[in-house]
Formats: sequence, C-alpha cells, structure tokens
Amino acid sequence: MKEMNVAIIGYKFMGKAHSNAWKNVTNFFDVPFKPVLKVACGRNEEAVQEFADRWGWEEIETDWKKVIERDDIDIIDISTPPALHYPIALAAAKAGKHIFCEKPIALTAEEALKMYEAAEEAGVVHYLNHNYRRCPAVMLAKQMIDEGQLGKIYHWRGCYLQSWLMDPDFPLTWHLQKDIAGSGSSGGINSHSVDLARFLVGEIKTVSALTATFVKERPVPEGTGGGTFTAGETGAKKGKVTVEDAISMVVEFENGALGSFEATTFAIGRLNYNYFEIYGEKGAVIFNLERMNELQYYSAEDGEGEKGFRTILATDPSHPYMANWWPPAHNIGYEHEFHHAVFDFLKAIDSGETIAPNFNDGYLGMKILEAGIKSAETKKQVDID
Ligand code: SOE
Repeated sequence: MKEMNVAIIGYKFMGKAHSNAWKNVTNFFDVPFKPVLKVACGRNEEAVQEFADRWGWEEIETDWKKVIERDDIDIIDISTPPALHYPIALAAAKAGKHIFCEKPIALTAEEALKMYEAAEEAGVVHYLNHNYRRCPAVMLAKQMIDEGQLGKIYHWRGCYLQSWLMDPDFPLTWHLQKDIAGSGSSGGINSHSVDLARFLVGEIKTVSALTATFVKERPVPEGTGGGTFTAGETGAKKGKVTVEDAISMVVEFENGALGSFEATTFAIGRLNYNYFEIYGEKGAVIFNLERMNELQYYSAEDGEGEKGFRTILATDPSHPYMANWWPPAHNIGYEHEFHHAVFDFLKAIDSGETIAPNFNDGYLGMKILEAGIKSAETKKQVDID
C-alpha cells in the first residue's frame, strides 16, 4: 500500500490523541494510504524523544521549520498551541504539504483567512480538527436534520462546561495567555460548539455575548509548566490572566433560528460536558459528550400517548463509522473520533475532495468567536458580515 509520511508538531494532549489515530487507523479502516509516523517535533528534545519512542515516531526534530523543508514529508499535523498554527500552516502550504490542524484554527480570523487562501492556492488538503463532528451520534443528528426529521429548526441550545481551571493555584499555562491561546473558553471550547452549530443548524448572522474572568492572576509555571488539565510546577511569582474564563452568547442564525451558547472552565462537577439541544417544528435531538454513544430524540410523529424523548444508541453498523468498530452497544470513546478524522482526511487526499471542517470553516467560526468577544467588550450586538 502507498505510504504517506506524517510529521507532527506538538506532543502533548493533542499530540497523543493524534498519534494514536495515525498509528492505529489502518487496524480498523481501509485507508487509501498507510500513514507513516516519520517525525515528531517539539522544542524540548528529551521530552519529544520520549514521546517519539512511546508512540513509534521514527525521528525527532526540535525546529519545525526543518520539518517543513523535508521533501519526504507529505502531511503536517499541527498539534501546537494556537499561536503557532498560522506560521506553520502557511509554511506547510507553501511547501505543498497536506495539513491536519488542531482547533482553534489560529489567533484571529485574519490569520485563518490567510491559512485558507494559502492552502487553496497550494492545492493541499486542509482539515481543522473539530473532532466532535465525527462522533457517530452527532453524525446521526446531522443525517436526521438533513432528512427533514426535525423540520424547520427554531432553537440551538449548546454548552461546553468544564471545571479544570477553578483552582486559583492552577498555573498560568498557555491556555490563560492571550498571545499564545488567542482567547480562553471562547477559542478553547466554545469553538467546538460554534462548529457543531454551524454544522447542524447553519450560519450565524448576529452575536451578543458576555464574558467573565473569575481568577485574574495565577502562579507562573516553572519547569515544563504543566499542560491541558495538568498543573505543573510553580514558584511564588504570579502573572495576569489575559483571557476570559467564561463566555455566554445568544445568536441569530441566517435561517431564523435562535441560539444560546455557554462555555466555561468554572462549572464545578462538569468535566467535558459538550452538550447541545436542537428543537424543530417536528422533533428535537439532544447530545451529551459525557454519554457520547447516545442521541436523545423526540418525534412529533410518534403515536398519541406514546410521545417522549427516547435514547438512540448510535452503535449499530448502520450508524456512521460503527461498522468498522464493534458490535452494537460495545461503545466507542473519545479517541475513536480522531480515527474517523484521520480516515476521512486520507480519503480526501486520495479523492481530491474537500473535507469538512476545513480552514474556511475555521475562518467562518473565528468570525463568530471574535464577534462574541467584541460584543462582550462593547456591550453591543455584533453583526457578522
Ligand atoms: C481543553 O479545554 C480541551 O482539551 C480542549 O482544548 C479540547 O479541544 C477539548 O476537546 C477537550 O478540552
């Protein structure tokens, strides 16, 4: 089978989730190319070598520019914090590499647009890893909505609730620094909800929002500085948090539906509560990532006295991707969405077709996220041009 050499830049939480999918996708999916884990790149040589040894990356590099220059690399996997997405993607596009990029796409919509234009100009496949689109239960909701089973959509009610930053002694990691992260819960998690809303309901035309920063300064990290969900060492020095901890948005969709969004890392008891409800004229669906194999469904067409929300277990062979995994009710998990994304990405390279979400979706999503931050700053509704 033809091989595609992959280089990954970034080796923390997303580096791990992506490596797992690159390494194991061929065990479950008939991919058009076998991904080869060629180079893992990160600034800390000792740490990236340990990562490469564990996951089977053949070589390591500490300078991402050298990875881009290599003629033997076909795919660049961007798993760094957001500030590096733009420079790496631009260089990768110019070098003719296909790009598998983590969310949020970049620091700004302007950067996202330039990434999209560069990738299109280069004719490379560009994918933005909003992995939750590829939960089978979410794909089922998409199929039901597209088949008209909910009818006209009136409401999107979504939230992404976590609690990992509630401890004021959690260090000032990159997630809390605007120049590296771009924003806090807005880009970190509301970007997933906005992507799902665009995927399932449609484009958004106005945004009104409020933000809050509950803990305004934190201990400065020392040593490796910790990472997503994991506090690292800290000293006595404190630094200013420069992003929002929470955002609430209300929006109007172009198709007339109304939407509400809440994203926070201060919802005690919620760990990765990516949740939405969609209400239409003929029915409704409800998804909860913490019960990710299930889709709640209400149909106005059920018999009299028999109406009510039912739980569909989206694990039949007929449900998207599930025929490649296990028999019904032998559920799948968080890591399987990454396999689905890698499978679809490799198929897009082979077919020359566009994969979604891509850098244009990233640009459109960033415009909505930026409108939310602007609305909170100006205390005014913001129209999306
Ligand atoms: C932290 O909020 C985080 O790791 C996000 O960055 C991911 O995109 C999300 O899937 C899980 O939580």
